[in-house]
Amino acid sequence: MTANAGRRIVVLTGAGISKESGLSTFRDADGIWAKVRIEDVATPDAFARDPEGVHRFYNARRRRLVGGAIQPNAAHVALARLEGAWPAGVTVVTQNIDDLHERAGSRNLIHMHGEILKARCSACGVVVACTDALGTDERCRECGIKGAMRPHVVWFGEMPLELERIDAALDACATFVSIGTSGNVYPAAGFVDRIRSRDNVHAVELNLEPSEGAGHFDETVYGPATEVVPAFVARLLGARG
Ligand code: BJW
Repeated sequence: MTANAGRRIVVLTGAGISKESGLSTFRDADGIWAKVRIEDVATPDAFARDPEGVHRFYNARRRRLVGGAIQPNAAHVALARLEGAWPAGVTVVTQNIDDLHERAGSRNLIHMHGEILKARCSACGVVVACTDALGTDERCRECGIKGAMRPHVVWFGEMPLELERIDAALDACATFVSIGTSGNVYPAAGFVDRIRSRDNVHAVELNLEPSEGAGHFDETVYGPATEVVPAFVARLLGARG
C-alpha cells in the first residue's frame, strides 16, 4: 500500500458499485444499453422526440430504486466508513444516479450525472425532489409551465454537474480510486489522466475487470465491489499508522 495516509482521497464510482445491490450496469452483456438504445432514452433529442418514452424508462428505474428491494451494499458502506475515519477528507464523485451512497452514509458526495430522485424544469431550471412517476402532464411548481419537467440526469451531449468542484477535489487529492466504471464516458474517464499530471498522486482501480484506462493506474485490484472495496478500505485504514 503506497497511498499517502492522512491525505485527501477522491473516489470515482460507476454502475459496477451498485450492481450487487441489484441495479444494472450499462455496458456489460446484460447491461442497460443491451436492452435500449442510447439514442432513444439518454440524449436531449430523445426527450424532445419522445418525452413519454424517456419518462417510461426513468419512471421504471425510479420505481425499482424506491421499492425497497434495492439497498446499499458492503462497498457503499465501506466508502462511508472511510469518509468517517479519514480526517484529511474523502470526496466521492459518483456517475450513478441512484441514492445508494447517501443511504450508506456518504456525505461529501457529488452526483456528476445527476440524481433520478430529482426532477428539473427545462423551462426555469428549478430542481425538485421526485419519488413518483413523471409525465408530460406535469406542471412545474415554480414557473407553472406544463410538460417541461424532466429527470434531473445528465444525458449525452449535456454538461456534467459540479465540474469545478470535482476539478478542485482532483487537484487536491493524494489518492484517486476508481471503482466499478468501464472508463468509456468522458469527462469522468479522463480524471485519471488529469491527476497523473501531478507528482505523488496514487491512482487505484477497483473493478470487476480491467477498464479502458486500466494502464493509467498505479495499482489495480479486480473482483466484485462488495469484496474488493471493503478489503481496500480496511487496508487503507490499517496503514494509517
Ligand atoms: C463491477 C461489477 C461488480 C460490473 N463489482 N465492478 C466522441 C463522440 C461523441 C461524444 C463524445 C466523444 N468523446 C467524448 C464524448 C462526450 C460523451 C462521451 O463520453 N461519449 C462516449 C460514449 C465516447 N460525454 C458526454 O456527452 C458527457 N458530457 C460532456 O462531455 O459534456 C461536454 C464537456 C466538455 C468539456 C468538459 C466536460 C464536459 C455527458 C455524459 C453523460 C452520461 N450519461 C449516462 C446516463 C446518465 C443517466 C442514466 O443513468 O440513465 O451516465 S450514460 C451512462 O454511462 C451513465 C453512466 O454514469 C455512464 C458511465 O457508465 P459506467 O458507470 O462506467 O458503467 P458501465 O456499464 O460502462 O461500466 C460498469 C463497470 O462496472 C464495468 O467495467 C464492469 O466490469 C464493472 N462491474 N459488475 C465491480 N459487481
